[in-house]
Amino acid sequence: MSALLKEIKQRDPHHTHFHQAAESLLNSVSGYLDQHPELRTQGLLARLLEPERVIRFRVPWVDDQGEVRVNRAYRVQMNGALGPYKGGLRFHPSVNLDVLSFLALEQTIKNALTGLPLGAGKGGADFDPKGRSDAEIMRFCQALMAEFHHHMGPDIDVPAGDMGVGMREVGYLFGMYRKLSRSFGGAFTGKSLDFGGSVLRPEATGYGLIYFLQSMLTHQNESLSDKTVAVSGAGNVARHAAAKAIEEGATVVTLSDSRGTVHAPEGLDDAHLDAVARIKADGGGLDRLAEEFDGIEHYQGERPWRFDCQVALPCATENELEEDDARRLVDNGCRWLAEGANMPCTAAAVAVFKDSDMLYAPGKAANAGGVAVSGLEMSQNSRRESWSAGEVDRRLRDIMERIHRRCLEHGGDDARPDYLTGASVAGFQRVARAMLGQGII
Ligand code: NDP
Ligand code: 2IT
Repeated sequence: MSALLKEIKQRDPHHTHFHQAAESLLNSVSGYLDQHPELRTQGLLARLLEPERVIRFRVPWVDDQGEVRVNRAYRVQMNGALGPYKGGLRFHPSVNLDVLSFLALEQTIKNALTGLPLGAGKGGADFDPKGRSDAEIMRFCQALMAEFHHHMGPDIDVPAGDMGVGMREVGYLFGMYRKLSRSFGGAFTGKSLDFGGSVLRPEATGYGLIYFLQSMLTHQNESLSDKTVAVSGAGNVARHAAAKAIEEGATVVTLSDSRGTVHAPEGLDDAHLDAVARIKADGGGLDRLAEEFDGIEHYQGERPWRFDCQVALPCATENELEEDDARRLVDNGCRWLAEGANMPCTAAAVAVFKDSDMLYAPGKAANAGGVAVSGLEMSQNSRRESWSAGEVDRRLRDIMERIHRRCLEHGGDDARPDYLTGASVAGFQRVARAMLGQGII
């Protein structure tokens, strides 16, 4: 283990998610560092792995019964070398500094890979939106913004959505930001089209994932149209990835949520996806999908990885695919895996893929379409323009294809590229150069 990793583990022994992301990054770039020893100077790696700033604050709010509730919120402003801090806000009971730090580190490499002028950050609160009324969600967002508006702005820090934060929440957050800052800047992305949002931002992560997957398949003279695809999750990323895969002719056989998995051997269609959106917005579980439609089975407490597929797209949450799941996928003939979620595969699962014929694409490359379209939303806002769906989609496709090419540059362009090394080196290289050029700060 490198001395730096040892130091990081000793300093924050409970930050196991951050250790996992840091170890993966350091291992992936070690060969490149051997060829570029100048990147080991000026404390570059130690600075890269330490947030520029962390803000932690309380969020007191009043629930519908008149009770005062107190949540804990954070913003990890990780790296500003390439632009304003940029990354989502997550509302989930599991949110803590460890989870947000790993997400902010992944965001640093991902945002660099997009080629856009984006620094990196991540934030959120241990607030559980499940079962909360619309009025409670609004009051919580406003209470969070009462503190956080001091720390953000179009040239400082530009948040967006993540788990538990979609267009509705971004609207409430942005509204309060606008009121308190008295300015209508592009200080959030993922806004409604009614007040400065970009068309296709909700779809961008899922669509971008499929565009990246198509680049992987094309590289091997394969096509998505005859593939069976297992998707996990039932949220923003999962549903749009499934929709685009179906549009491209693939058979999508699973979705999942925190309670279980639905399996549709003949494939899901748009009507199923519309029903999933409705059920999840209602606070329901996927068991309701199986009740509403024939040909769909619900498996309580199960993950999608036991079902036959050639392509796996984990789009739910971190570490949702473990070593046993990885072995089962490989044994069942799965050959491509692209991460829609951030770090959904454990380190042991990734090691299984490495030893197999599977092509594995990490989230920092494969799910970069969301933040890329956020970057396009920032451009549209600062130019006071709004681009058509065709224009945004074309740019998204171009960005995902460019990210794929950059992965091949550094991960090998033979029949079996190492996408993890390719993505890590390409992103690291860009942010490292910017940091070195700006001196020791
Ligand atoms: P959503 O909140 O829209 O959906 C999350 C989904 O994951 C829900 O279906 C949820 O189920 C499920 N889930 C949560 N925890 C678990 C668990 N322990 N086991 C199984 N399923 C679980 O979030 P997003 O779709 O926006 O985000 C999904 C992932 O994609 C996250 O890792 C996020 O960081 C990443 N991502 C998101 C981007 C975006 O633009 N939104 C961009 C890039 C990455 P339930 O409904 O039961 O809670
Ligand atoms: O993980 C991610 O890339 C996101 N949640 C999107 C961040 C953004 O700023 O659009």
